Amino acid sequence: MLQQAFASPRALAVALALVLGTGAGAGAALAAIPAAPPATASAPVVTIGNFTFGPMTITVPVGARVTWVNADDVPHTVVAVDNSFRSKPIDSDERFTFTFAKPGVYSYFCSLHPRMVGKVIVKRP
Ligand SMILES: [Cu+2]
Repeated sequence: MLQQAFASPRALAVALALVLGTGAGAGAALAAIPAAPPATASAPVVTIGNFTFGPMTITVPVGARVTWVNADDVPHTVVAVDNSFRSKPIDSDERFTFTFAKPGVYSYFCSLHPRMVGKVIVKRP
């Protein structure tokens, strides 16, 4: 009984050290995994095709980088009604990016084809 008591605490200590060591290692590994970046939420894309902005209206959080990609065979532009942003003519397969730093509703159009309209709604997260 006494001899077992001597042997047992030591074995227990070794086992505890192993478990604690492994536990700490696993914790560190978990902490090292970065949180998934909200890439799709903060970097939305509007595709310009068939003389249409798609989607015509998008809602994004403040700070989002919105990219317009021209999938048409003719150039288009992206011009804010309030003039807060204005692209140069975007050729086929080229893109224009604007970062929305302030909340608001941004209506825009294509200055080459003014019937092409779209809207970016910027909200606080
Ligand atoms: Cu256009």
